[in-house]
Amino acid sequence: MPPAHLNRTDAPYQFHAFEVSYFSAKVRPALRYKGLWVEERRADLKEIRERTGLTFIPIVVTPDDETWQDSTEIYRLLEERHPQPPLFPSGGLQRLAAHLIELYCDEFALIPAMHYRWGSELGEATARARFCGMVGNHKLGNLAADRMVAARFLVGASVAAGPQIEEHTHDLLGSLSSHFEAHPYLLGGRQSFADCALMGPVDGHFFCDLVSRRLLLETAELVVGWIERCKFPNTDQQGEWLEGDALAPSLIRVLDVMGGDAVPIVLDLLRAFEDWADQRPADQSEPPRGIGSCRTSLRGAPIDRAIMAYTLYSAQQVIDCYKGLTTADRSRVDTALADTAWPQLLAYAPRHRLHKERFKLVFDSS
Ligand SMILES: N[C@@H](CCC(=O)N[C@@H](CS)C(=O)NCC(=O)O)C(=O)O
Repeated sequence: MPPAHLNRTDAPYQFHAFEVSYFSAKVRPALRYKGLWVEERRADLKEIRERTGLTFIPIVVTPDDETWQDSTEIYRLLEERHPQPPLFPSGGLQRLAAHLIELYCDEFALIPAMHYRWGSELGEATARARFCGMVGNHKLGNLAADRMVAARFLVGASVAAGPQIEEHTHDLLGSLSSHFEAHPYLLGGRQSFADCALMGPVDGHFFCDLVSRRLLLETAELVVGWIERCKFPNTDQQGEWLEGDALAPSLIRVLDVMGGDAVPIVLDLLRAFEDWADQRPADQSEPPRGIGSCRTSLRGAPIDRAIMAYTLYSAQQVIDCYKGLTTADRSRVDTALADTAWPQLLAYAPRHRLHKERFKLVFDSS
């Protein structure tokens, strides 16, 4: 008989993932935290394409053979099916903060993640070796690595912005280290979807890759401790999120570092996507995945970044959460984040809206 704190199912959840994959590292801790019976399989792109029509990793196949794709959707569906232990805080301020951290991870943290994996000779050589080993074929492993090197530039991890990307990462690791001096998780004594989301870049890339793993081990031991806790979440030994829906002052500092660099870039991308959407043919209901590139900047350094429809979808969910808060909670958010850049994003009013139809993004009809 499994222990009572585990969520029982008649068959395992299948998790199609890779160890080196950013979004797999975002989903894995949520599955473990929920105490589920999970069979983790090496992603089979053919099966993923058959199930979703796409080749995004990871997917989750439920015990009753439903397919879940998109890490954000996977969190939502997991919480719906297995509400205990909770991933989503019930307090409005903590919930909104968790969504902001997820947005930072989905839209911005790809930049340092790709920089450290592919942005130096040692990083690239060791990542290529890992890809070849993973694929089990030298030629195909290198072809996959070539695609990732191209993706590095699409997400904006430009050579010119290398020093600024590293400054950002040092500030992030410094603020996280201060936070973890007093709190085991981002929102206090219990893991939440914010921790899981941050595991995407921090475990999936930084701790996985040689250059950044060394950086973590040499400069951020407390972050390494947090990775360990999120990896092995001992579901029966979790504490509670901070009382009274509070955010620790040290977390506000983390949010300040995240927002200061991410918000200007996300706003530039949103504006560029919406300008394109204003002009699109009237009968075009599905946006292409990307629509060219946009010049933006990080701490003054130029960044060219692909304009993706998904950025609007991500931002829309955060803005919806903010608008859905009670007036009292919204005003607590405004006060808590007043000295950060996040209010600029929360004030953005999208002119277009996207939803998902069978895994694809589609414009709402206006
Ligand atoms: N929005 C998706 C993104 C998934 C994603 O981009 N996964 C990467 C691997 S970490 C991938 O499959 N990339 C292939 C591609 O970009 O075509 C999610 O949150 O799950």
